[in-house]
Amino acid sequence: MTAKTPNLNRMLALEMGRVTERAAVCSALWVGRGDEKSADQAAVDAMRKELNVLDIDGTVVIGEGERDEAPMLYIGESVGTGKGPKVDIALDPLEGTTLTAKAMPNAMTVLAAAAGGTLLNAPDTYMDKIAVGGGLPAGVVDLDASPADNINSLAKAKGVKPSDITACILDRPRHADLIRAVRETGARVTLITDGDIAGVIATTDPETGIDLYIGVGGAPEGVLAAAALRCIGGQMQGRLVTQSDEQKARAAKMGVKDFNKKFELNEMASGDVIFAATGVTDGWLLDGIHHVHGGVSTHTIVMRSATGTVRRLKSFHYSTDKFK
Ligand code: VTB
Repeated sequence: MTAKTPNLNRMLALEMGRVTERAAVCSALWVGRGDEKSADQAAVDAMRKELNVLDIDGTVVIGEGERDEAPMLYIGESVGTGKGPKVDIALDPLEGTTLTAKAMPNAMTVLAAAAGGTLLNAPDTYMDKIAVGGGLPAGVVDLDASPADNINSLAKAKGVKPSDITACILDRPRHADLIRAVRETGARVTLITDGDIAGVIATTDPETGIDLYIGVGGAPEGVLAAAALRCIGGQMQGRLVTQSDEQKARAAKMGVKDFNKKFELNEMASGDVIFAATGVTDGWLLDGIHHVHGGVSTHTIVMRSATGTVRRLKSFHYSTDKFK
């Protein structure tokens, strides 16, 4: 934790978990129905409603888009009653709208709260990312090193062969060379269709078998993943990928001065931060929503950087009418 900013109230961590729970229960009604838009809207509505009853003076810094394109939870929108601490809110109400629509694994609702002014205000562009879990020497991988150097260095640090390393990469044509280069080292590649926040966090959990996350995904998702790693441990670097003058202008508007800057984890999430996520479909990190005994169960992870506490909450909701 950096000492410059005040610690966020610990109760806020549990409140954040309640917000992601509600969003997950509401969006889960759309699992497998082929309707990404409705699934996302359900999560957005629920998240906004729950955030607005919290005693915080919140500002959305990573949200559904800019004001003119997102009617709700847009960047700059105030959330909360305005009575509590000033917090930056980063959210992805439904990370994996397609995963939800197709009932595929790893869809989750995601929220981070950080001391005001401490999260990178990332534009809605791409970000080149690399991440590994905790307990490894600092700098074991680097965004500017070749895939082969990164795999070899990581294998050495873990005391295994490169062929024992598994990298998680988004399955996109833009990653064809990267995937080839990783496989040439002997390492395995786990391809995901969406959901790279889960991909980054997976590196922190040996049970997932994922050692490394690498490749280009959404910049907002990058900041949310960084917020999680600040709490749970691990290393991550990110560099914005701007593809047009229009994107550069957006980034500049958000305060980005150097478009080639390699952001370290502590620069993407520099202050006290809370991260919460609830599973919508079963995944590496979380179980999804399950129907049990006339109600639903939720599985939520809540973490705080100030204390390094990681809580997993299995909750049962027997009266889901109130979520409607
Ligand atoms: C990733 C992934 C998201 O977008 O960030 C990806 O985590 C990046 O964009 O779930 P492309 O789809 O253009 O590659 C998602 O897949 C969807 O927001």
